[in-house]
Amino acid sequence: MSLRSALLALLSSGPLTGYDVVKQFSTSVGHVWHAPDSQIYPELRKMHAEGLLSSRPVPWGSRGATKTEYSITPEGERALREWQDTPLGYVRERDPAHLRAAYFEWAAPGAAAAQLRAHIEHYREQRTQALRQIRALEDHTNPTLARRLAANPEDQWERITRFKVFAYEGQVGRAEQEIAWAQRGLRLLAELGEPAEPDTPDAR
Ligand code: VNL
Repeated sequence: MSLRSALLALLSSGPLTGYDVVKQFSTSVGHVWHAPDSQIYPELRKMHAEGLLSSRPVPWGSRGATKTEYSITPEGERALREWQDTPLGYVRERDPAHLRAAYFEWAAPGAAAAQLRAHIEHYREQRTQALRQIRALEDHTNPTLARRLAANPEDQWERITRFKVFAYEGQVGRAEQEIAWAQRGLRLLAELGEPAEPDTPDAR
């Protein structure tokens, strides 16, 4: 299961408390495998129960309280390697934006153009985020990567970093492709004489 692989990958950078897993997830592997916090905590507990993670209580605050810190076990590292060794199962196409576009003849006046502009907006943001991650990886300022590098010999730093940059370069390319597609869609709507603005009640 992919959330599990993402969590093993994150914890291969070093031990983290549950809270820090959630925090670092969203600023690292979560950019390529989104998961809500509410899925992360129970998955960590399951992985611990199955021996993929070990845990120890670490002091928290000044009142003798503790929180749980998780570490990847040798079995967890084995699972990470096994995952890399398993062929990916490709899922068949299921794209809500393309499904929607295929039936734009049912859209209210202006709604199709509004949808395409929202699509462009979304992928511009996605592209910006991916470029930001690439910069934070290349200059080693991303905290997860910085810890990972510190735990690995320097002759491995380049490959560890470049694989992550490679993943985000794929996101940049995909975002640009989606933007270009939606722009072609806007031109198509214009060619077909569709209104570019939604037909709001008080716009008459
Ligand atoms: C890591 C750091 C991964 C930053 C990332 O995305 C990232 C990591 C996959 O070291 O695990 O953006």
